[in-house]
Amino acid sequence: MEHNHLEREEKESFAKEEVQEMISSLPRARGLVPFKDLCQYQGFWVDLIGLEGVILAQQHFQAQPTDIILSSPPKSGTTWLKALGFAIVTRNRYDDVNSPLLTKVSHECVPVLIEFSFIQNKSYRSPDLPLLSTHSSFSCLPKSVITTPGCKIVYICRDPKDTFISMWHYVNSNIPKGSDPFPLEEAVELFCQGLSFRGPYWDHVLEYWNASLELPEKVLFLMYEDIKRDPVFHVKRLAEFMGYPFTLEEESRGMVQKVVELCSFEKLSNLEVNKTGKYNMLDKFEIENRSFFRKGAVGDWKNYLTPEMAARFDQISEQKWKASGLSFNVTSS
Ligand code: PAP
Repeated sequence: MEHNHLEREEKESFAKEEVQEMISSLPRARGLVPFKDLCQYQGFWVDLIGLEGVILAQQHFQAQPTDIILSSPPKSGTTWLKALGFAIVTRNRYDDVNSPLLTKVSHECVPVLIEFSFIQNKSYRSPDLPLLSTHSSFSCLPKSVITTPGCKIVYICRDPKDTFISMWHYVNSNIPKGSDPFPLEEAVELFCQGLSFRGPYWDHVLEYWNASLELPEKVLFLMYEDIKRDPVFHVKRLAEFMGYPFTLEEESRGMVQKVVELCSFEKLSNLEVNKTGKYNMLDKFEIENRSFFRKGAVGDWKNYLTPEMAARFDQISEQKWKASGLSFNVTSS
């Protein structure tokens, strides 16, 4: 309590006006976002809703050695990773019939993005949970995340084509009343130019990929498609990395499988709370839980993108990632 109180007092003294002044001087552009413009900040396009928090977090967030930061570009598996992380670290506290994941969307089980907590002057930590979350690019993370020994980062991302399709649907279902939805062609153009939530997407992914190669004990790089293909293997890997490995006895009791099933798209998307509930993501910014669950499939882009559009995405992937060895092994054919 004392700690939370001090943390809040500290946050309240932040020079928010100075941050706003700095934001007003940044380049702006129309992007693939439902509200307002994007601002270019330290190489990435950040939505105006989140930018103040990104900067405040850089200035004031203090990592702890026990912190596990779940990071992702928007629409690439955040909701799933939060569910998996939560289910893994709380598996001895709850079983598969009383888990909070059954009554709350996973964004409520794991504190909202660090950057949003700063905007709201709310705590970015749960008292009894080591998990935090962010959409920040690696280079925009608060310094203490990198310098604090023990503090770990788990990153999830996805084939750019599927992230794009997920984002396009999300943006179009959240545009203000009276505004026109984004035509697909325009949305492709904006995304490929990097003008999307925390874009360029390719740079966001590449930074974490490189960090995971340089600092393998600190950064775990996960691909949505890999977890879909072999969830048991990747959930075990995730648990081990986070410092919560499954024991042989747990494995023989089918505990890994239980976590996989509890967090599956089929299970979570069919829960009443995720069909009808709402979640207060930011003050005055309520979001329907069902907007976090659409199809949960690999390769849905094939139902939307023309071969030319898909080839454009793949060319950018090739150009940006080839030298790094990063590939999703998902082709446009
Ligand atoms: P966010 O950035 O708003 O938090 P995020 O969770 O990263 O969204 O991405 C949403 C995508 O993850 C959706 O993909 P789709 O549009 O292609 O369907 C959503 O369906 C998918 N998703 C959500 N929960 C799960 C899950 N448990 N398993 C697999 N995919 C999931």
